[in-house]
Amino acid sequence: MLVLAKWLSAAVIAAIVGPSQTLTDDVATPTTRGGVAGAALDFPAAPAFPAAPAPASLAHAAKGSAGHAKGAIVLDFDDVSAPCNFVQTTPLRTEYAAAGVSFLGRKPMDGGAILDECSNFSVSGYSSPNFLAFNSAVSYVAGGLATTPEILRFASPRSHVELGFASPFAGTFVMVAYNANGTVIASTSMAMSSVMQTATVQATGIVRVVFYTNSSWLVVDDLVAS
Ligand SMILES: [Ca+2]
Repeated sequence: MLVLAKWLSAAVIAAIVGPSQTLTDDVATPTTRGGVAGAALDFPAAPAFPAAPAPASLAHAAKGSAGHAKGAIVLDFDDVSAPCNFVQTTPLRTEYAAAGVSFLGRKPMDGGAILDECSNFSVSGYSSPNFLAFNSAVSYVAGGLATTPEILRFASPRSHVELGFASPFAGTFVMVAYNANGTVIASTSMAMSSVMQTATVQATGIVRVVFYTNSSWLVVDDLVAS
């Protein structure tokens, strides 16, 4: 966690997901969000990922329960008709704002997109047919990469956020929760698997969650935030 903490230094966190920034500002001003001129606001060079916990400690390996708390945000991404390929779509942004959560990438055009399982990510355990997909080597037609980190902003504070994640490739999945002051209040780090696992962060006052991976492919699905 020391490496993670160093990477996600307070200054970097504030610059990327600071509470003073608005969603519009983040998307509209690339020079303040990791462009060449704004290198100081970018993530530092990718560090070695923290060691993943041993499988025996993966307390959240089972999928979330079906019974959700009143007022919970529950997204399975299966309510839309999604394409098979990133070139046919754009990164997820405010499509679920009415449900209480918006999505951002590190850079204005970066981030995951909802794809149909015909995208052939070779993972299992998601809710069919769609999921939020990432491939760090793929560019969107309009620019930007289908890569993490992915930022989730909640319209009202949450105390429990969980989501399923998987990749056919080895790697580590990291999820970090922040309060309205931009302070890290919970985090989790888990080894990747091709079978969906559930990552959970719990703390009072979660307004922002960032997840990222060093695996080139990532599938995320079944978000619950209560
Ligand atoms: Ca789904």
